[in-house]
Amino acid sequence: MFCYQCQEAAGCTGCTNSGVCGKTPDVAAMQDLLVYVSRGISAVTTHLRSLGQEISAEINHLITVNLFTTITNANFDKEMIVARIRETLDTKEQLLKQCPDVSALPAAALWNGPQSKFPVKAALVGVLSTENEDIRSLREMITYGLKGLSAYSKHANVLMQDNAELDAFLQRALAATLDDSLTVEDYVNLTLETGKYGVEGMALLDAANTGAYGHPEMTRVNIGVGTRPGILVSGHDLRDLEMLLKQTQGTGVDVYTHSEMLPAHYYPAFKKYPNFVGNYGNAWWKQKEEFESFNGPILMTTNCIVPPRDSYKDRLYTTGAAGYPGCKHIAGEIGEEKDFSEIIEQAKHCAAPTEIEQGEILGGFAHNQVLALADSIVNAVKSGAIKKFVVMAGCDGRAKSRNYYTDFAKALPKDAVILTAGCAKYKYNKLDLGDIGGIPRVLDAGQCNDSYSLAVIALKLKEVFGLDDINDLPIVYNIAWYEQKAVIVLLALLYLGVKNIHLGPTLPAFLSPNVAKVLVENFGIAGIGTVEDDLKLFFE
Ligand code: SF4
Ligand code: SF3
Repeated sequence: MFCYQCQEAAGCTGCTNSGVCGKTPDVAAMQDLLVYVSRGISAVTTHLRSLGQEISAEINHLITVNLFTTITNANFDKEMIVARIRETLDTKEQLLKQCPDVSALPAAALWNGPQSKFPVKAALVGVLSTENEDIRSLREMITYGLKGLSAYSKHANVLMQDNAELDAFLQRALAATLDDSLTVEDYVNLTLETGKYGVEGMALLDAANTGAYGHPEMTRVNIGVGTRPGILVSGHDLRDLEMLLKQTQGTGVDVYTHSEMLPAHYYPAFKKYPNFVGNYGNAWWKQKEEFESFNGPILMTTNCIVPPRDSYKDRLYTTGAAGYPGCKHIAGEIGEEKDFSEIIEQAKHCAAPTEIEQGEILGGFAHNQVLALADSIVNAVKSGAIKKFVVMAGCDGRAKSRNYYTDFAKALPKDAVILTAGCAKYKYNKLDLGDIGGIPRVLDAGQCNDSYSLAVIALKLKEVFGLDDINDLPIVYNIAWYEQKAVIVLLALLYLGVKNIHLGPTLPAFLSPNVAKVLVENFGIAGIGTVEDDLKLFFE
């Protein structure tokens, strides 16, 4: 196997024996093949669109869920992945029948075979099958961005929001990663175009979430526990949470959020559920201890799954694109009501969660809430009470080097405000960093996709201050990344013209030296240094 799609790639170069994430070589191979057949079917849909044919929403969703399935820590279940390869090949055969001439299509569009041939084929189509390291780097960066975009699209799709233009782009870009006639320059342009659609995808999801559940508002979230048994919901899918909350009413079972589900508490629509108790635990990578002490069932709606201990494996459920072998998967397609009764039944027989902390976390500062506070924020900037905003959005992870972000948050000058989104916030959201004239020094917009809110806020501030360039704002970017959703957020920021983004704790292994050079020279992308040096860099 060879995989270098996340920040924890072994040795900062790539996982070859098995994944640091726990992905085994056979699962990695099937993920490679799933990406390959998704590229293949995308070449066919792109060809059909060029002939004026429409592609159904079902086929668009098939492709986005395929990519979502291959995101780091989403799905470790080989059988589920193999079933998706089969379904994609069968769907593609039907589409090929609609093509008058297939001679111009790439080999991936025409390949088919029985399951017995999957491992052999997978070995030929992985990341290293592109020999030129710069082309490989760009193809993979685009693919990872598209994986993140697919995840965000899927969350909008389950709320019955689609953007056909976005799907057409996603498939055109995915097909382009097969095209040997494209140059480095073509792929650099496609990378930025991916960022453009990243903005659109996050806007689509923002509209879907706020349309369904209202605008996030300033909220104090309980991090202690109640006395009744609970179900812990993790991942990013708000629609799944909504269905679970409805189905648990009157059952005596409470519902808690974990990791990236925390921001659900900020939405008005979820506040009406009396059994929606609070948030339990921290970012994804601490789940082994936290799932153990939670005592009740856990529902993983998306990434990040850590291979579970046997002690709680029978309490771990997956749904949607998530999967883990031996854990029960709750079925349900877009528009269908999922049946969570088995989880609720199990919860009734479990002990209440063991308390691991007490108190509250403050959040809910998505664009609508921040813009409602715009006057006081603008005044604080004008008076000099706030000197700088520091965007520290992104992902958390298990690397010790990520303590940098806790130390950095603590060491920031007291007139700096952190803007955050994603699970990166767990590195500092329980510190008491205080406020500036009533404006909290950590403004949490929500999940990683709510980085969109941070861009909306930046664009609004640019307008208010009458600036021509987003880079003239007193905002610096010190972003932590881990998986592919952070890649689409990064590409979206680049597309919006944001320069000098610092990315850590390490730069992506998938950046070849030449591609890294392009990012450094054109966008000022940089890694992180020591807290001391970086504070000097940002604040002097
Ligand atoms: Fe390694 Fe990350 Fe790939 Fe897992 S997702 S195999 S940790 S590079
Ligand atoms: Fe976290 Fe996995 Fe990326 Fe949505 S839950 S930010 S790492």
